[in-house]
Amino acid sequence: MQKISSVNAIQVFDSRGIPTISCKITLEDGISASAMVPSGASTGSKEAVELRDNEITYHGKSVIKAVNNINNILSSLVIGKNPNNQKEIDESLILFDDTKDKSNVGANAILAISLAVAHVAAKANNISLYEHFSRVYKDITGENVNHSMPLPMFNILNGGEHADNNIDIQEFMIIPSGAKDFVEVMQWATEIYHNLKKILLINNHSTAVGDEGGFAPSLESNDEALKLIVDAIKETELVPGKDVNIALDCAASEFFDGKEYILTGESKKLSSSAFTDYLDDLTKKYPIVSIEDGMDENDIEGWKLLTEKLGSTCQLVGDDLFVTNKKILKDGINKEMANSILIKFNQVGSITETIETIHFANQNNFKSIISHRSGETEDTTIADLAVGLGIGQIKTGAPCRSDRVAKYNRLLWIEEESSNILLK
Ligand code: 2PG
Ligand code: MG
Repeated sequence: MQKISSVNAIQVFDSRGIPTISCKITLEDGISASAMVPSGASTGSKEAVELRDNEITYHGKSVIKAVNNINNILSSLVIGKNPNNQKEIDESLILFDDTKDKSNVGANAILAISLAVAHVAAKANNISLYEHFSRVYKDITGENVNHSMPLPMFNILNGGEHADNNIDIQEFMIIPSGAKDFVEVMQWATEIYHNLKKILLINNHSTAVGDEGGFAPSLESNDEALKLIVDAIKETELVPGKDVNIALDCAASEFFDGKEYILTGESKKLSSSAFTDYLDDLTKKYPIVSIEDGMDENDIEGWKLLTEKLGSTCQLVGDDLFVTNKKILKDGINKEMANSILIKFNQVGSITETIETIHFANQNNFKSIISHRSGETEDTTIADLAVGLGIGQIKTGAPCRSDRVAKYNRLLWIEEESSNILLK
């Protein structure tokens, strides 16, 4: 294998017009590949640190320090290395940073290199990125994985931190569970999306979209949002609860005041137990099969309560709760919180640690869901990660806006080129 001969990073922009990093890695024979880093808005407090410059320009958000860290410091750790050795490369970067949260050189700097290494290795091996991810998983864990197409959760109605409306729950997602293949998944999702737009227009609601491409109308309640979605599913001549299910991301840390869950949109203040009942009622009324961050990341008693009440019937996903961190996940499993984990590369800051967390989740019968961030780029790495590790689920926004659709389009190509890779 040709060795890495150069590492170059520049500042580029994400889907919100905020600076992020693009990193390009070149091998001795001239083969090169690049990758970009995403960024969240409703972030967990224990996420690895995204290094930003805090200067007057770009409202403090530029990433020139992190870019310089790649070009002037970290590149020397990577040049001369074999790009197939993902773990060795990631570990050298983590060791150099020498902090728990990657705040020294920046998790965004480390991740940019980590992702670009995987891309260039796949290219040099002349295999798809998803096949390469299977190999990396085997290298890191010693175990084989089967490829499969993931079933998406499409975020078609946006609230919370991702929209300027009055809806408190951040994401209302549809899951085309009954679709036979990914082509049908996309047909159903886009048809429902456009029927939802029609229904919103008929009811004089705004059809402007939020950060993840879902509509962001102001509505009376979370209940009304769910009702409109069910109407859109029926309008598409699909059966709610059979063909299409619903998932929520409450992102509850964003409306917990330390004591109560404050639903401003519907003037309610609920204790952990009352909010559990509130969510339980929604699952009884609507075909909700998955709830992410149903409680605040520090509300341990609330999480235990929610898991006790809904854990046997509903997928309960920890996002801000676990921040893709194996140690934090381990602690959560011991405390019987949630039953699944959301996986975001940039919460932990490297491919190796992400894979170790997924492996640990697998070993403990926790389901994983591969996820985008609300600030995205045209980078489609997560689509390949989901297929390569046979994860089974992905959430990457609405079937609208190129930063979201790029991932779905990549999955369509994978299905087209590999007829033996089926929906899980
Ligand atoms: C989430 C994500 C992605 P953000 O909460 O799950 O949908 O949002 O990237 O803003 O954390
Ligand atoms: Mg979330």
